[in-house]
Amino acid sequence: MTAPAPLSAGTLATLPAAVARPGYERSVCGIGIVHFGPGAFHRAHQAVYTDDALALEGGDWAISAVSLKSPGVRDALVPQDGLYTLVTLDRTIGHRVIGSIREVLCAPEAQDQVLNRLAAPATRVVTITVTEKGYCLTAAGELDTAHPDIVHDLAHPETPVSVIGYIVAGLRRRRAAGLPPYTVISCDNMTDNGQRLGRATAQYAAAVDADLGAWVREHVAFPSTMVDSITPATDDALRQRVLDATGLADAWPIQREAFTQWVIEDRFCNGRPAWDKAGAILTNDVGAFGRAKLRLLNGPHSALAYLGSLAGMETVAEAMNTPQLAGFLERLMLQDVLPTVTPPAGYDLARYAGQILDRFRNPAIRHLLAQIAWDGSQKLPYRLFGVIEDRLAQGHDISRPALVVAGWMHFVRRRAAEGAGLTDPLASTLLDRADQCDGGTGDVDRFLALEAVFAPTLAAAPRFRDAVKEAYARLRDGRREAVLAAVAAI
Ligand code: CS2
Repeated sequence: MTAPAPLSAGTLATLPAAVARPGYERSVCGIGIVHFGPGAFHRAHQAVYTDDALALEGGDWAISAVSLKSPGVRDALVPQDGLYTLVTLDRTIGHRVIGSIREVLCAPEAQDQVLNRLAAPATRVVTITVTEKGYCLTAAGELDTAHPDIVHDLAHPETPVSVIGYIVAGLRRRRAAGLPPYTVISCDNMTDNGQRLGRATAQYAAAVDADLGAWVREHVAFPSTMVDSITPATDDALRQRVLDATGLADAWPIQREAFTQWVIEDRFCNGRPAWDKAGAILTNDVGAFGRAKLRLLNGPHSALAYLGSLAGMETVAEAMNTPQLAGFLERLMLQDVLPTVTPPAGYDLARYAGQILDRFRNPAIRHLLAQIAWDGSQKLPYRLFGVIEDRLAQGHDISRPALVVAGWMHFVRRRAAEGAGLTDPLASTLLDRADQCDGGTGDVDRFLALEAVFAPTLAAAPRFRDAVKEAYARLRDGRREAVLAAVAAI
């Protein structure tokens, strides 16, 4: 049997008619966007909005995709001329080849190219998906000047390794050349992501050069965003599905649900693609959308990840098919989280919560709980701790959200006990703590002492400490029966 031809510009024309492809002439679209972190989420989301915007309005808005660490994306996509297949999984399955990425670079091996791209007059927007940990912020949301990458970059600002180091090195060159800055857009799941990034970037820039810091504060726009589309990691089943549907071998296709949403604060300093025409919502009220999504979708997602994994389940849909867990999740969303959320204008939050529950039940998607469980130390503060603080301030019971925090602690402890490791930037600290655990509620004190995770005021709140201890005890050995009984009881 001959090997299937690979997806590339040269084989696009052989795609079956049912597979959508770029609706514009790629070769004439110049690069106007540099994107840091071209993982699955970027390719499922912003790159697709940009693909649509290019088809609708054209313009020099193609993407240069930059990985900060590993060469994997470059190695997969360069031979494919930046093309990849997007599969949307719902009642019907969609296949579409995305063309908006025209350059793929691996920063450690192409530093000059990345910096030149940032400094190019045609570059007008920088977008970022590097996950929470990639921003090098403290638990309080400030630039972490003790972070090894930031320490490195402050000592060597012309040869950075962090995303903030790159952004500022690019801005410094532009300012020196008399060019306008680019807009910098965080597309990660953090509350007020633009404000946080703007503050940290200005702080870093000021530490490099005080005048540069002032210029960044005055001239660079950092719109906040809310991004949403459930994007399970790529697996071999997806590669096979794509081969069957397209007849072409794609080294790194992407899968996601059909639902997608992008809300962007309408604040740009150097133009933008027609993302609004492609379905993005441009508004001045992103904070409300962001908080609603983080608290109602991401928080409950993490709840399923820890409690579901402890109960021996593998996927979100499987956890949602377990009545005790699904019931707990619904109560958590409607009774604990929803009252803390101010609805964005025109939003019916109960309906929104119902749609999220439906999306979690989507049987066409195999979304691994293990994927969502990654980086808990970075995700939980944004997703859940705000809910807990608000509920405490309002004098309400917090036993359900506390059960999620206790579930995370049991999860870490179980991974340590099984020698299974942890995907988390604080993995070694967490596993160390877990090794000192004995199953008693003293374990909770050990975790709550982690200042990089629990802000001191929260960690010190007696009602919070007590609720997490009670929940930790309620989960007993953290095994299936105990977890299902615990979630059913509250
Ligand atoms: C998930 C998110 O992996 C996770 O932590 O909660 O990636 C979630 O699927 C997206 O934010 C949905 O937009």
